[in-house]
Amino acid sequence: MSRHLFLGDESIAQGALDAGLSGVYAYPGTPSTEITEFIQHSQQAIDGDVHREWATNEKTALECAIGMSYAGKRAMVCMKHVGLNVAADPFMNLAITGVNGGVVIVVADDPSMHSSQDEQDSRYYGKFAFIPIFEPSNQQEAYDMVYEAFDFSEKYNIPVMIRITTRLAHSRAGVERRAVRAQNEIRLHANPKQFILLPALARRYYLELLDKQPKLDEEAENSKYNSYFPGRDKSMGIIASGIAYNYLMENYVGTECPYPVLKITQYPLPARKIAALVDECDSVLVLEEGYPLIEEQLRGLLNRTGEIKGRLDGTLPRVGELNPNNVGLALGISQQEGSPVPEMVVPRPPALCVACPHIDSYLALNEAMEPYGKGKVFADIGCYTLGALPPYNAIYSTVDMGASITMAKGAADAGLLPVVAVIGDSTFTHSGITSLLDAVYENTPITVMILDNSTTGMTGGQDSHAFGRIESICRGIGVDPEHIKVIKPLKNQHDVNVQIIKEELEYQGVSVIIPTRECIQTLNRRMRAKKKE
Ligand SMILES: Cc1ncc(C[n+]2csc(CCOP(=O)(O)OP(=O)(O)O)c2C)c(N)n1
Ligand code: SF4
Repeated sequence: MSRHLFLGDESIAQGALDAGLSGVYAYPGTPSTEITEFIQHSQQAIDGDVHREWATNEKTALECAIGMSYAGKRAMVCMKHVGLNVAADPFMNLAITGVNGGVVIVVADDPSMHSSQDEQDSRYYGKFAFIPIFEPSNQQEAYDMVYEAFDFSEKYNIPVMIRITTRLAHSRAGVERRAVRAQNEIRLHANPKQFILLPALARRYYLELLDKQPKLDEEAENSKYNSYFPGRDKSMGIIASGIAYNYLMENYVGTECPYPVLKITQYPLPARKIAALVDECDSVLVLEEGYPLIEEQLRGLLNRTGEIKGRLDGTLPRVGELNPNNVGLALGISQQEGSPVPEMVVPRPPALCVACPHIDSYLALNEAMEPYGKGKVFADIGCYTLGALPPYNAIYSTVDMGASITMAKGAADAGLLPVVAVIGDSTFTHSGITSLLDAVYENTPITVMILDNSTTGMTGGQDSHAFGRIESICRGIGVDPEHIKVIKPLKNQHDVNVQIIKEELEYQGVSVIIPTRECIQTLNRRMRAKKKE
């Protein structure tokens, strides 16, 4: 079959398409976005009529995938790690219902928080839900694992998690493709009650899920992805999972690793293989990206051995990404320092683009808020989060998607007035609508600014589900039309905008201000494309 130079994300996308995917459901989030974008542009997907639109959020994405699985077809869901918090409800329950058509849930973790608010490790979610996890160590494995994961999912009637991290998602390597499999036909589950989680049924399905565990354990013990490599120096054995295995190997280019190595890329953990390594070695070094999940299980509650090295004893950093250098140091291999950064290279903090509409919104908001002092503007996640930095210093919170409105409501409930919530258009549809409904229900005095730049700017300009709908959504959920104000965030409108914001701050109920102007980046792209026509 053909060989391609693929990003980790693209390997996953191609693996799924070749495995007979019928639909991908996702909400953008670094470092997972490119999986769905690849499928959206793939001729193979277009010809095969693979469903490939963005979802409103990760929860709706997963629920759509469950529906596609219900109909017997293969579906994949992609998200960044924090997206799984949003999708956690269907995620946990899908493990209980099981699947009909195969379901693969790809979660891209971001250790070191390159573009995220935390570095949570999704393997814990997989373990929590009792589902199998594949954690590729390179792009070829990413392709192969996704390709095989659908069969695995259908064999055991269980969703499969693929866990990747930033470096794998965003680096390239050669990938060998396999034969393209046809999509499943529509076929309902033999048990018409399989997806009904009434307690009497759910109790039965939960036991069935637990019954599957020994079989999943056996699969992991015998998996080609969990391989043992002998080594002559038994003073230390190494367990390396996922991409950490790659970092280990980078320390032994052209030479053999002297220590026995157990590579783990399929979970549940292969207990017998681990026990064999522990028994033959004096100590064990655990290399895993993210939290010390394997290490903690090895140490157990009582930590009797004292011979396990990893993130918990300081051999490796407790937080942040692994890399070939910190892995090398853990192996006792001295590392060369890189040249110091020249003085002329000054760090450049991220900033809003020149002429970004959010700039004019913040300038107007800052002026309107001046009499009320600092600390009363709650914000959300998107390009506009950069309003926290100088020169704007305009916002005081960014916690999770949708939290701006509900945090502002809570603060208003506490008596902190006036308060403002700033939220982007995509974040508003992702999880701001229900937050706004909370405020409408109690007519809480808050001013909500929905920054409508017609796109999901931060993740590269995907369409926003709110396009052309924000006003009607707000009206529909009960915001008084008198207090829905659409403004133009432009320099020449500054005074008018300040005046409107001031008036709404005085109003003792829910008001919504919608600064509307397209993101300068998508506008430029559109103009360039138009010129080419
Ligand atoms: C639960 C979750 N899903 C996805 C993301 C990734 N993400 C951060 S901001 C954002 C959307 C931003 O779009 P919008 O609200 O329209 O603001 P803009 O960037 O356009 O200003 C996304 C998808 C995230 N941080 N959390
Ligand atoms: S990408 Fe768009 S929304 Fe984001 S900072 Fe640039 S102009 Fe503003």
